[in-house]
Amino acid sequence: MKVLEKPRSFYQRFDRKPGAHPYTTHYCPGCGHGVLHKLIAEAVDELGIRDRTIFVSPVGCSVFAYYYFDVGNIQVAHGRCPAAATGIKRSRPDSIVIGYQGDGDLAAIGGNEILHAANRGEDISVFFVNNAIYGMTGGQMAPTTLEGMRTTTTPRGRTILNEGYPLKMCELLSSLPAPVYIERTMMTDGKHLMRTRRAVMKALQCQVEGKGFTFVEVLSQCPTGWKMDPALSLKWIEENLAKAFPLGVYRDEVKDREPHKRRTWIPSDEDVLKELELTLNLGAESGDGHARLVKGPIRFKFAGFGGQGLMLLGEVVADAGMRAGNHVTWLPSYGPEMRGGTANCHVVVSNDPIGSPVVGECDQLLAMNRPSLAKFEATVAPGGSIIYDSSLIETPPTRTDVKAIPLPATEIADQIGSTKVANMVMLGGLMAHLGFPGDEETRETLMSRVTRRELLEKNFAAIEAGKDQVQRLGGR
Ligand SMILES: Cc1ncc(C[n+]2csc(CCOP(=O)(O)OP(=O)(O)O)c2C)c(N)n1
Ligand code: SF4
Repeated sequence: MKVLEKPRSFYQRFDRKPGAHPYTTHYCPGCGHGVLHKLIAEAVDELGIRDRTIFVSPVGCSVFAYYYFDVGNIQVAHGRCPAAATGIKRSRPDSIVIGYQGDGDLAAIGGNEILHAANRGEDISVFFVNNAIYGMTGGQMAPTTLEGMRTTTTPRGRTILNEGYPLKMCELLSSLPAPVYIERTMMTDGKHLMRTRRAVMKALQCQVEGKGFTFVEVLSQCPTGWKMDPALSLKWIEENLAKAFPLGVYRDEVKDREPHKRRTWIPSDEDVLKELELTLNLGAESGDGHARLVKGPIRFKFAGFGGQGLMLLGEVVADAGMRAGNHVTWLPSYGPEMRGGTANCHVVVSNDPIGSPVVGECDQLLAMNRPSLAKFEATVAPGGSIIYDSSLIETPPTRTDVKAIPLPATEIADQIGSTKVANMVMLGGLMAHLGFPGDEETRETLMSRVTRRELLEKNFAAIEAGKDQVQRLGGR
């Protein structure tokens, strides 16, 4: 005897929000989503895969599917289901990943995602709810809206000339070689419900066997968006939607395909540590010019106008800090102008992992024009320091609780023969003042970035000149 009961893959109570009925869904009366949910839940039960099923909810009316399915759940950004599902499946190859998407989600904003996931033959099952409209947002035109159909964005009816042809996703995806199984069904009566049930089962079974990408499009009723009563919407599907989107199997190579396993590499903790040691050069001894781990985090701001090389200056400090075995971040911020706008970057160098790359209060400010000093002077922590280009900034900082170091960087750079290397003079000043970054790492960094020998030499000369100046004169 078969007992008809709520599928075990549904929660017994739908505790969505205080005041909401715990045994009903949020869907409108007559909506197709709930029906398809039930068919999917039954198939998950029948295949015994509840413990390893991960359901990816979209943005759309079915966004709350996670309140109903008692499986692993994740809700993703609009249209991004195939990308998220790809990541989940590849990192957890034994899971059964269900993508569930509406026509706006799958065929409009997510059009490229589904195409590429299908083309890669990802081992996921996608259920595509085609109700020819954006239900959740109030009935706008979807890529699958029929010609002549009135929606809130096509009040006089969709025209081919203005909005193009309705997109036929089964036909489109079946032009790709990778998918294993593609079928379009509807749920208008018992016979078609059974067909849809079989299609859902088949898609999931195929994933259990590891055979590749499966896609089931279900023509689904949206009485609210269509402004019809539920009975009429079933009729409308039969008479209109199913004519424009013919039902049937578009691809079935389930029997012919061999189960495949992707090459996956999930790093162990040891692998990760080994990798980090390699790239961060952890454990190297100091004294040889390497591994100058800073004590605490040092927060830098490098500021000036576009074209002064502030970004490069920050990058060199971050890169050299990384070569010494520290954690580092570098965060640029520029105005929209190509030349002459404001430019600054935030750099953090730390012995410990860094929580955020954004520097509010900084320990070291390198300012290369007046507006930058005016803007950032107040953000320097008490006890911190400001190195400023005194060739361009006549008025020194006013703070008395920070060390102010004037450095005529632009003048020195001009003497070396290139105004452009003023940023490196500033770097030299920083190295002399702070003892960081180290000589060796800075040399390595610059050699990896500057290929022209002549320019490289000017950079080194600028650094030495900046150091010399700060060592001789210091600051207050
Ligand atoms: C990035 C982004 N753009 C737009 C929206 C607004 N939005 C929410 S649902 C939706 C369309 C839903 O339609 P469909 O995918 O057909 O699902 P249905 O609601 O009909 O089930 C849109 C455009 C959003 N949430 N996020
Ligand atoms: S608007 Fe349409 S798709 Fe959304 S819940 Fe209502 S009937 Fe279903």
